[in-house]
Amino acid sequence: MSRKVRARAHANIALCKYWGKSGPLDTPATPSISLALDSLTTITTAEMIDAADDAVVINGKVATGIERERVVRYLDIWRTEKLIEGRVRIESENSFPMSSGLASSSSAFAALATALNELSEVRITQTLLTKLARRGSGSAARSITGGLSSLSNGDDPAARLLVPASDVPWGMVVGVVDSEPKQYSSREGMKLSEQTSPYYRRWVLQARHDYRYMLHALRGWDLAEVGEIAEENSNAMHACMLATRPTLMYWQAGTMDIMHSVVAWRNEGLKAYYTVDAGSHVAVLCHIDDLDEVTKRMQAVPSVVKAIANRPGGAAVLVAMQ
Ligand code: 2P0
Repeated sequence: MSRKVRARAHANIALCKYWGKSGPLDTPATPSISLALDSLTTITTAEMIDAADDAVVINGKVATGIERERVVRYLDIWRTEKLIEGRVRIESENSFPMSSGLASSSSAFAALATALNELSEVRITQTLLTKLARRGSGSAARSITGGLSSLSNGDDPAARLLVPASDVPWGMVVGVVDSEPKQYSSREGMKLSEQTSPYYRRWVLQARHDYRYMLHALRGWDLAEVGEIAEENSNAMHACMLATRPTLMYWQAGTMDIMHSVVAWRNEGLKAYYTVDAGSHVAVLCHIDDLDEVTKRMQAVPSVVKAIANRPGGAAVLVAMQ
């Protein structure tokens, strides 16, 4: 009987965003830094099967169309690299909404890569695994290492753990707002921005600048400085997205409600800072001691469907089969 393996990974939200990629290795145009979140997880089971095709089940449903294609293409990379041989059955469960800017691809491809590495006879190092996860989804590289992690730009970069989850005194509350599935995937959106946004080049320069300042601010554990850079970096990325033709307007009214609320909370003395990915939900960075207060306030924002409190999440790991 074939061996079944299971892996778990946490989604991550970037404090310095990655938006722009090029080449066959999906080389990031901007360096990024993220925090893995303990409540947002994907658990993926994988096994080799004796069949003509791969089998892909996501959240209890047999995947079809683009969703299936993306996983099969990723398995093809592992087969081309001679890390696995033959067909695979993949079953993946997410603890949170997919395809709406909640970084679901980060945990999905990190969990998948971790499971495939366990199935493989070769067993690559964690550094190489982050590079292979990046080929599935750029942000997935940072979910392999978890905690506070970075991914630089440049040729074929690996993700690097900056601070393990247990040493990070901050968390994030995610405010989920009503939204439709995204019209463009992140990789399509990045291409469009690069080709048409008048601010793309400026964004790339700004992002590299923000990254250096963020590393400096992290060394001093200065939440206000880190939070301000994160907000400004998110706003700059969205300025580039908004100016893309056709526009990539990921924000909904609820997104704006949360961003304005966070600024108001800060004016009242609560250290909280927003960041928005390629979607409508908002992640709010704060000290772990303030997670309950921020969650309570988030739930009270009228357009918020759900507030999800997160402590820092760890690296992607194998979990025992029951
Ligand atoms: C990030 N995002 O740094 C940024 C912020 C979205 C906005 O990384 O299409 O995960 O899955 O390859 O590489 C999303 O980009 O996108 C992303 P796909 P990827 O988290």
